Amino acid sequence: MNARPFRKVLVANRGEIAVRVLTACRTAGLATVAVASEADVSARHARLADELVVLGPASARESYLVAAKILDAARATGADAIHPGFGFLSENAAFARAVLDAGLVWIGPPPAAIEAMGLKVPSRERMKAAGVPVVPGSHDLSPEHLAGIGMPIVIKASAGGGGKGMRVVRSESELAGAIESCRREAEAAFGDPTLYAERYLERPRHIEIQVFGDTHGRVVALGERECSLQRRHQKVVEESPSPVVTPSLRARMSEAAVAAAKEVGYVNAGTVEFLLDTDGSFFFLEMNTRLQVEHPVTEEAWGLDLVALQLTVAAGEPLPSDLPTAPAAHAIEGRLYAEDPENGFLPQIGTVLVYEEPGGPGVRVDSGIESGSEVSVHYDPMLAKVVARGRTREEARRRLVDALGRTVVLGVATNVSWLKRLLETPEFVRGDLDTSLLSRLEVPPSPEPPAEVLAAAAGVLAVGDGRSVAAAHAVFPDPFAAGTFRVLG
Ligand code: MV4
Repeated sequence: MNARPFRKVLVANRGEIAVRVLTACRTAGLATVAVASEADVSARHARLADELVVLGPASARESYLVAAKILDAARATGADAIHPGFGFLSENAAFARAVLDAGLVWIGPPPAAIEAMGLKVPSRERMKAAGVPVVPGSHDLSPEHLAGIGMPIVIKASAGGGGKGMRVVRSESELAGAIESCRREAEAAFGDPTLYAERYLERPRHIEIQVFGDTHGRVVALGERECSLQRRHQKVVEESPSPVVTPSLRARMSEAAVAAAKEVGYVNAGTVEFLLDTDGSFFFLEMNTRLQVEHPVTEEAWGLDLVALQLTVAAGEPLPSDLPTAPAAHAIEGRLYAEDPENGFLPQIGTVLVYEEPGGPGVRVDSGIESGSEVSVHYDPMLAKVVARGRTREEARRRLVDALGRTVVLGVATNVSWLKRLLETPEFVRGDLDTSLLSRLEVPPSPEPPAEVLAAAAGVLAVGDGRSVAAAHAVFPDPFAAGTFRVLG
């Protein structure tokens, strides 16, 4: 590690996470450097920093993913620390090492900890040895070893993670074919054909524990996030606390997560993922060695600023001695994607003609866009995260439903109305969630046209500028056809 005070932070990312981190740096009184591709030179994150370095063409491969360009940008601007955000280079151990070798502060975990958790076969072994419960399984895929696990089993790639290349096997006869195709896919995707097998849990919850380590040997757990609602391994809704995690279960999962982090010498923010089975047993799945997209629900429920804590720890200071030990509120986050739920959730591109964020008590929006932003094929289609906090889960849920109804995105189709309907399903209201729910659940169809689109169309028509009228028509060609307007309060 290279933890010491720093003055100027380069944020090696774009979009909402770059905005989030740059804002935290500014609040901490630090100087800031943004980097941008040529497509992002006038993006929100690029305008937020004291200085901007343009990296290269729009393609992330030629800009945000080029380690040498990021290091050059730090040198040219005199930045003495780098925050990677999430995605891009955030879990690249070689990049973290290069940052440290350049004499800069890396606002992230030690490269050795990133490496230790990167490959799943060795990390599973190491976690098992450290007393962290892992799913019963085997790294030996011979029939004798697999027979000991029992059906169904799941075959996974050691170099995978996040569900890529998984195969569920329900009978002996499918086994050889599944192993063969999984191996081919792992080799092609990661250049590493190593596989392992686990007992397949049919309806687990995905519960992850936020951990934080400092350079003085302290590691703490800051509660769980329930992330069971995913569509094709893309998270849609997250919340903290989980509706099913009791204080005693939280204590046991926290203890396992802290043991996992300590085993690899973890420092800074990280997340330990677990599967929670229907009988209350839980198993280590993988560790994400970065700040996560869904960190705001922990911040809102626990009353913390995790990015500020990252800066503290990277500067070599100890974690505060008065961190909370239990959540003080409930928070739920909905991810707003540029995608069309009526058309197979196809990613959408185009210009966001009108964008309006909801406000109000307990409502927070993390976003990197504004009216006029381009949504392109080059980057993630997530536009914003809308987060609501309440004293109870139900209060947070109602606030989020209301906030989503006041979120206006015109010009590009989004999942905002689908998210709202998802949050109103009896399953979500009851908190009856598992990782396969979204593949079974029928989210009721949208009434045509959605009231919020009508109201927004009426509003922009009333304002009467040409761009807004075009925006209204782009989304709903004839805003008067339905006859009635409902104006949202
Ligand atoms: C599993 C599982 C059931 N049993 N492993 C998918 C993402 C990757 N991190 C691991 N995943 C799973 N591993 C065993 N032994 C079910 C999943 C899974 C899942 C996990 C978390 C969130 C959503 C999911 C959706 C489908 C499957």
